[in-house]
Amino acid sequence: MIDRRKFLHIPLLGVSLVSARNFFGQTFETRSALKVKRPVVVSTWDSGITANNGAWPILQNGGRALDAVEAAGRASEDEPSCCVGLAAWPDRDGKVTLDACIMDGNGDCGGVSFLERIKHPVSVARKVMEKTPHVLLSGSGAQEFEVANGFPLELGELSDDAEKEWKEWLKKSEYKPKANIENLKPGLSQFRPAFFDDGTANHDTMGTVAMDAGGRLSGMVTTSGMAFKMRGRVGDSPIVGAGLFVDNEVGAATSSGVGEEVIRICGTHTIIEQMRTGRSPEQACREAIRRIVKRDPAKAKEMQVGFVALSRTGIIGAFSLVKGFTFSVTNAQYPKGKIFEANSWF
Ligand code: SD4
Repeated sequence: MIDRRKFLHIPLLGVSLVSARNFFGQTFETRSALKVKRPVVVSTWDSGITANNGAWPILQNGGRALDAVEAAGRASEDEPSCCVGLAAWPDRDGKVTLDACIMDGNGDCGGVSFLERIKHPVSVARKVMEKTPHVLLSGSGAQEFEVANGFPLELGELSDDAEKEWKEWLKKSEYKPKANIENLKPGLSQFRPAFFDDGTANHDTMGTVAMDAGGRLSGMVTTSGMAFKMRGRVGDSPIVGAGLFVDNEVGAATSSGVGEEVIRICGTHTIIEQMRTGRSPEQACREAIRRIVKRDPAKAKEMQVGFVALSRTGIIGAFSLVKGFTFSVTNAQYPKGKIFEANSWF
C-alpha cells in the first residue's frame, strides 16, 4: 500500500496539530507526540478518566506504577458505566466472561481469561503473576484459583440493561462489531451512535499504562471482550504482547478494538520493539496499524483498533485505524485528566 501520509506525521513535541471532531461529535486535541512529566498514567478511551482517577492518588503519593495500574483496573471494574466488569455485555449465550492482564516493566506478568463471576479480574491477574509459576489462567481453573485466594464469587447475573440489549441482539444474532460503537454501555443500543449525558461514548476495554516517580513502568488491561462474542472466545486483552506490553528499557503500550486483529500482529510487542529501534511512540503505533491495514484494507476501514504508548522518556503517542480513538492522560499538569484523540489511518 502506498503510504500517502508518510510526510505528514512529523513528531512535534507538545505542539497541538489539529483539533478534530470525533465520531460522537466531540472535539479533542490531536497531537503527534505529547511530552509529559512523570508520574503519569494513560488509559484508553474517554472513560479512561475513571481508571486514571483510581491510579493517580497512588502515583501522586510516590507509589509504584504496578499498584497504580491495578487500582486503575479496579476503579473501572467498579464503575458500571465503564462497562468492563460484571455489568458489561455478555457473550452470545448471555454470560459475562472477563479477560485481564497486568505487567511490570521488568517482564513480570499475569493474566486471566474466560473468567466468570469475578468482580476484579485485574487483581486475580496480579495474583497469577505473583503467586504462581504461570502467566495465564483460564476459565474454571482461573475461577478456582481466585476463590482459593479469597476472592468472592459474585452471582453472575446480567444487569437489566445488558439483558435487554442481549435479547434485542438475539433477534438477529449478527456479530458485526462497529468502529468505536461496538462496545457501548448496556442500555445504549450498539446499533446506533450513543452518548452519555456528557456526550462521551463508552467502551468495554480499559487499557492503562503508567510511569511512577521513580521511572518504573507498568500496565494493565481489563475487559468483558467484544459484545456477543462466541462462548469461550478470548481477545487480545489478557495476552501479553497483544493487548499489553511493558519494558522498562523502552516503554509501555496497550490496545483496544477488535482483538483478533491485534493478536495477529502481536500488536503491543510490535510497538515496543519499534520504539526500541528509535521510532517515536506514535510512529510505532502507526506501524502496528499499518500491518493490520496491509492484511485486508477493505475490512480494516470498517472496524476500530487503537494503540497508545508511553516511552520511558515520557512521550505519549497513539494511532488508530479509523477516527474516534481517544485516550486519557493524568499527571501533575492534568490532575483531573485530559482527553486526546489519536491520529488515524483512515
Ligand atoms: C477484545 N480488545 O476483546 C477487546 C475489545 C475492546 O473496546 O477493546 N473493546 O477484543
